[in-house]
Amino acid sequence: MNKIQGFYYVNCDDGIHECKLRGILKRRESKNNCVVGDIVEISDDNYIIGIDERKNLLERPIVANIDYFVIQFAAKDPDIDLDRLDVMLLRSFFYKIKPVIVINKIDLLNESEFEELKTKLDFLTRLDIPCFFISKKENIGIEELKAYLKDHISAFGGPSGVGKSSIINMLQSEKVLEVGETSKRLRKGKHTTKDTNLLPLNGGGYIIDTPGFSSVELPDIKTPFELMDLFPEFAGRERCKFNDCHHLNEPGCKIKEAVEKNTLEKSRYEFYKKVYEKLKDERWNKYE
Ligand SMILES: Nc1nc2c(ncn2[C@@H]2O[C@H](COP(=O)(O)OP(=O)(O)OP(=O)(O)O)[C@@H](O)[C@H]2O)c(=O)[nH]1
Ligand SMILES: [Mg+2]
Ligand SMILES: [Zn+2]
Repeated sequence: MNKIQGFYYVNCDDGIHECKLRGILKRRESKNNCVVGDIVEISDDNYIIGIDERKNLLERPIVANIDYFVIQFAAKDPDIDLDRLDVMLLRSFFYKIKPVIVINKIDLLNESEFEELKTKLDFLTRLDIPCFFISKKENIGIEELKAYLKDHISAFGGPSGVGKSSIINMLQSEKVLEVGETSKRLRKGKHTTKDTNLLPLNGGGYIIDTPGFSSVELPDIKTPFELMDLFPEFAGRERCKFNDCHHLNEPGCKIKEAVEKNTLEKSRYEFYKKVYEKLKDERWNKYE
């Protein structure tokens, strides 16, 4: 199901139906009542009369029932922001959706800059997170990405101007998405995407283009233990001395030991501590 300016476009066996939402569904719970990716039931006169239970619901971009969250950045213009990438990974794990990383515009890097970037992103391999280095401009890496996404439903998300619409245009042939010229000064796309758009992927599956965003929030993590669970690299290690170790300054902490021994990425641990402190100050203290 696709949603454009108050109309809902439902992919049915006999083609796409332009539908409206039945009143009773509209009133149910604010704006999450029917979202892109929903599996819906429609009446003969093209009203959406039912929404199936969702496998998952990602917020910002708001889409349902997806297999992959494609987190896209540009190697340059705008520069990649690793903190933001970490927050998006956290969101992906929080919503239990498999993350896929896409780094576009590698044509803008020289060889040593490219090597440096690959080293910085090495931790993804250890987390079993696929990472595609792409240049839409020079047609590098697109086919590999396409093969990976085939037969799945994937939502693309990332900052404005990283080339989400540009890449999606190469993966589908249904309609041409507007692509923005990034202005050097503002680093903001002029023809920036405003709607969330579900499109068939050439060869099978669906891809969803979404508007770029300028900030990402931490998901609603309620406790330190819930936070730790969102760091897959913390799992399967020797137990810390204390059962309720928060991996901060406790003695006998195996996570800190792992960082010292270089078997756990320091940048990821630093990110963990930063998020911990932030959530503690802004949210957890309030529940006490
Ligand atoms: N050098 C280079 N430029 C690219 C590449 N891919 C896209 N661009 C340019 O990046 C700019 C932004 O592309 P868009 O596809 O509109 O970016 P977007 O992520 O969809 O942006 P929003 O819709 O605002 O979120 C355009 O000027 C593209 O031509 C690439 O591989 N290399
Ligand atoms: Mg776009
Ligand atoms: Zn510990």
